[in-house]
Amino acid sequence: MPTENPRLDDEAVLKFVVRGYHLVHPDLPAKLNERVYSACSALAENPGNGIYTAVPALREVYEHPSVQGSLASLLGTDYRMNAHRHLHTTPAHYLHSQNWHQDSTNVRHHQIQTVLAMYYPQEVTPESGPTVILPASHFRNAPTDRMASYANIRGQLFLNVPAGTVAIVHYDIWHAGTLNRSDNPRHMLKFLFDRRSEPLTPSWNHNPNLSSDAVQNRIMEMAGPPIGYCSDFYKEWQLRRNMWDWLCGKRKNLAPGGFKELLGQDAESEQKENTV
Ligand SMILES: O=C(O)CCC(=O)C(=O)O
Ligand SMILES: [Fe+2]
Repeated sequence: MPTENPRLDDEAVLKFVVRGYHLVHPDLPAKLNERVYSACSALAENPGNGIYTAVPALREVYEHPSVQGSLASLLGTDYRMNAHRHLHTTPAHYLHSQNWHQDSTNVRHHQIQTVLAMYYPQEVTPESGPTVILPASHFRNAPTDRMASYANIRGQLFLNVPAGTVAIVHYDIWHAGTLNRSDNPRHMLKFLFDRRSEPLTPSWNHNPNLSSDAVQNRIMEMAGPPIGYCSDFYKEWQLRRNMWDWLCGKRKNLAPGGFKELLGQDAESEQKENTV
């Protein structure tokens, strides 16, 4: 991986910590998106993980400096592409949306270990099957069968994006494919990228003079579905802060469910109160 790639700044990384997504608009060579779109449309069958070799032009997307710079900022400079890759096609006039879901099995964590990088080789409009995401849902674990009964959620964001957009989202973000009313298939290339090492220092363009208050203001942003304060928020602020501190190299990793560690002091004093 070339080391010269534009890194995210503090603001962009903090936004990712809070909202769980970052949109990249790489200046890809003219016609590249069209080439990828045509190649995907011409496939006789979905090659699964083989999509990267079946459509070699994808290299130009995932090796673009602004894509690499964003991935390095979020995952460390030694990140790697996961073997799982997939072409998601929503055929023309396919009138079914997916259920809200988090990908893979229901074991979540509170760091940035894996991201999805979803590349759209064509413009996506409300008619042509945008992916819908729920910003700030990546800290919230939800059983898939329960999520099947969720429909429109306050704060949901349809990724209506120009051709060539790469949406980098936290692996645990709630999302779904939506119906395609248009006359053309909608293609989306979903690639996974993994962190390989614990952060020791910020891997983005970090301002060492950024004040702790400025960070905390961002951390306490009201983002996502709730419109009022509830106790979840207090936990979530800690999780966000922990994620930020960890990215800065200041904290150890938390195991799945390890947020109890963060809240340990509260739990201890509560217990004491209960035993008096
Ligand atoms: O097609 C999309 O927009 C999303 C697909 C997806 O999330 C999935 O199949 O897991
Ligand atoms: Fe998915």
